[in-house]
Parts: sequence; structure tokens; C-alpha cells
Amino acid sequence: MGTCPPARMLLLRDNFTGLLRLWARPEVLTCTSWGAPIIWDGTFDPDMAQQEAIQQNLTIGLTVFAVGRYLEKYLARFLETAEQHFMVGQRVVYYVFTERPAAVPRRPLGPGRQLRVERVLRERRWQDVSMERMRTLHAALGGRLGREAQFVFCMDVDQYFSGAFGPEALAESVAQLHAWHYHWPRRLLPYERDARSAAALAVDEGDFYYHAALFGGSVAALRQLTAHCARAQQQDRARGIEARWHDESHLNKYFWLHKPAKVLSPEFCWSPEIGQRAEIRHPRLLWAPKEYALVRD
Ligand code: 2GW
Ligand code: MN
Repeated sequence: MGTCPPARMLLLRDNFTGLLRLWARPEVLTCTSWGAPIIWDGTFDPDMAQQEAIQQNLTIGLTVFAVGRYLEKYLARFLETAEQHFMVGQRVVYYVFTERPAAVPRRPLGPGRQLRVERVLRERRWQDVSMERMRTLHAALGGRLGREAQFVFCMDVDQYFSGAFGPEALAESVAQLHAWHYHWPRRLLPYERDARSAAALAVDEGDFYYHAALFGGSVAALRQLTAHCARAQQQDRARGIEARWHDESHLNKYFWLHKPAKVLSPEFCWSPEIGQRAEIRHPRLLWAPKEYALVRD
């Protein structure tokens, strides 16, 4: 508790003018009630974060699932833009989970960066494709991924990087504010409300609505998170119910019970369909357009 730095001004070099200037974000919430920083553009020094990460000699994992038509539709752009923007200058290991390893695009990667492809079964229902990720991730974190990385980000594939996504995003556990819901009143957030579900939150529960398209943390923290979500999903299935937003509902329950050490502003996973917002200065990841008719049958 109480890990937020005091509301201080940051002296940073402006990317455009090259001049030093003072940054602060008085218009947005930059600290949670339990003292975790909420990372907005201008509230951190990317160079300092980079230096610290390099000193720790980290390997950072990035996991993504590309099953069925999502492979052809999204994976190449996700990986290409990750090469340009994700943890540049750090050691990175991509883990792609797919039922068709041979179809994964193979491009030369930057120095210190590797791609590993793991075979998964193709679930019949798309809800299960999404939810099964928790169990698969749990196993991977207990295997080679967990041995070679210290921190891991788990992401949806239907998005692409559009700005530097660096070690300022690292922490013991990291949750992403949902771009569509970050300014909604709590009672309207789309949590699971059916008390029979393991994901249920009551009207007076919940801190923020987090987006399951991006979460991360240390290997140990993610082992715990994925175990919780996989178990909770199994419990619901045994009762013949399914949470409203599938794995995302269970993730939200988990982060209510186990507060994230760091929260990323919606700049880190932004939906261009929302349009311009004054507080969204520098999106890092953008949701790719969805064509439900094409991918959801
Ligand atoms: C998913 C839905 C409908 C049709 C296909 C799929 C699908 C998902 C697929 O055919 N192949 C596949 O690899 N996926 C993987 O699951 C892929 O990594 C994708 O990004 C992820 C989640 O599915 P997605 O991106 O279509 O779901 P969204 O963007 O509506 O996501 C939110 O809600 C989901 C639960 O309903 C998840 O919690 C997701 O993490 C959230 O962002
Ligand atoms: Mn998605």
C-alpha cells in the first residue's frame, strides 16, 4: 500500500522541441486508492525506466493467441508493430499460441528478440478459445516461458502497437483500464452480477473495469492470476453458467480481490472508434477494427 510517488512534477526532455520541460497530469487520476500508480503519458520518464530495466538484465515475455481466422487477420501486424514499439532495447520472447504453427509469419527479429510458437487445440466455441487462454498460460508460465522470462504481458491479437510500449509498464502485477469504461460510474460497469458466478461483483464492489486484452506481471503473480481465473471458469462451467464477458469477468474479480501493483491508462490500449479525447495524448496500442461477420460465426 502507498507506493505511489508523491504528486511531483517530472522534468523531461520534450520529444518535439528537445527542450526540458515540466510534465504533470493534473486532469487525470494518477494514483489508485491503494497507492498504485496509474501510468499516463507524462507521468513517467521513459529513459529512466529503460535504464533501470537494462540494469536488471530482464527478459520480458509477450504472449498472444492466434487461433482460426485470427491468425491471418491480425497476427502479422501485431508482431511487426511489436518489433517497432514493444520493449525496444530489452530482451523479449514472444509466445504465439496457435493450432497451426506452420502458418505463423516468420520475419527476422531485432537483436535479443525471439519467437516461440506453441500448439494449442482449436476450441469449438469462440468463448472457449478466449477462456482457455487462462489454463494454457498457466501451464506455459510453469514451463519454459516461466523459466526464461521474469515479466510477461498477455495480450489479445486483434490490436497493434502505435507508440513506444516500454518498461514503464512493468510491475509485479499490471492491469489495463478499459478504454470504453474508464470514466463510467462504478454501478454501471459491466461486471458479472449473477451471484452464482465465481466472477460476481456486488454493486458496491469493483475499483475499475479492466480490459482483458492486456494484463501482465511477474511470472509468480501471473501464475496465481491464471490459476484463479482458470479455476473460477471451471467452477462456473460445472454449474452450467458462463460469465458475461468470459475471462474478462473473472480477471476483473481477480483484480478486485488482489489489487494490481500498477494500472495502465487507456493510452496503453486505446480504441480509435472512440475518437479524440483530450487526455489521450499518445496511444501505445490500438484496437484493430473488428469484422464480426467475418470472424464470429
Ligand atoms: C473470438 C471471438 C469471436 C470469434 C473469434 C474469436 C477468436 C479469439 C478467434 O477466433 N481466435 C483467437 O485466437 N482468439 C483469441 O482470443 C485472440 O487472441 C483474441 O484477441 C482473443 C479474444 O478474442 P477477441 O479479441 O475477439 O475478444 P474481444 O476483443 O471482444 O475481447 C474482450 O473480451 C474477451 C472475452 O469475451 C476477452 O476477455 C478479451 O481479452 C477482451 O479483450
Ligand atoms: Mn480483442
